[in-house]
Amino acid sequence: MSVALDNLAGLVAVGAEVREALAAGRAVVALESTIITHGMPYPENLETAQAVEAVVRQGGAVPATIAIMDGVFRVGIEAVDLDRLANRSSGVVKASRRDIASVLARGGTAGTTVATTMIGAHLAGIRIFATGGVGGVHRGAEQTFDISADLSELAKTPVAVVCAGAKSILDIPKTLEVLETHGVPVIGYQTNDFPAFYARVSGYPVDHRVESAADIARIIAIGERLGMRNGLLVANPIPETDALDATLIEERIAQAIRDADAAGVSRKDLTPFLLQRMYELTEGRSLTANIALVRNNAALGAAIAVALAELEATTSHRATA
Ligand code: PSU
Ligand code: MN
Repeated sequence: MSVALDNLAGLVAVGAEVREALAAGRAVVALESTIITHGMPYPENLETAQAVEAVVRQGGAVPATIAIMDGVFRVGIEAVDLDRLANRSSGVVKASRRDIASVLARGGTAGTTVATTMIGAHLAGIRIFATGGVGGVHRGAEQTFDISADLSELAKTPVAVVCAGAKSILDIPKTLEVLETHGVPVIGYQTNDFPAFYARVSGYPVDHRVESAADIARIIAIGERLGMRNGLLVANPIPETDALDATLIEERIAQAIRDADAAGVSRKDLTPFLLQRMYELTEGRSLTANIALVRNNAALGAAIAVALAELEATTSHRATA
């Protein structure tokens, strides 16, 4: 059960459309905003954010893009907010879990990472969230300890995150190991192989394969009935026609990581740096692929949310814990 928002007046604001949909038991899909502020260049970031909301609507669900705007944690933002985030008007930061209270306290504005978006979604009572890629264990983590807070969030916040796997700027086997340690189910949608973001396969298997959105809805509902409390990672491969050549990608990623090392980029700046560098090194092809897979994930997210709403309309087993 989500926290009563009445206790959070002035701190958390759920948009009217989202609130009404949730109250009526209709399908809602959360969307993140670090992808807008730090994941894509302008204007593609704005176009993608708008397109993704439209895809969710076409799928029969209400989109809830989440961000921190002027000291308010907003679940379901307005078009003007989307513009501000996309233009990165002064002082727009990237907020992961540890940043939330500080950014709210100073009245700041931030794109929310997967971890933070999960927290916002859960506060509002949203259980499905679609994004591009999740953060994970960075290559070289045995030296740097750079492991995204997204992974520990998946361990403790009951939101299902639809992604296209993890891109190989990360160490995919270590990322899967950490997810296993934390008890996070990794569900392959129509795939046995954990997808690698720009590529459909990584060479590493998923824990469980499912064929339909309804199957995923059932897994979520059962996890809730058992009071499991953890999140869930749904891995949805990039559409065949949009996938990039794995060898080309591997070379470019190696180059981007060398460039980050040479430039001394680390910590929270690393993922945005690598994404920008991949864009340059692939002459924009990484961005085209990124946009395609986010849309694909939004469509699946909507289908899962709709299936979950239908399931709950016919049964009455929603967790009350
Ligand atoms: N991967 C992408 N695009 C992104 C991100 C990851 O392909 O925009 C963002 C997400 O918001 C993710 C965050 O939650 O980067 C992870 O950052 P870090 O590794 O610093 O935790
Ligand atoms: Mn990190």
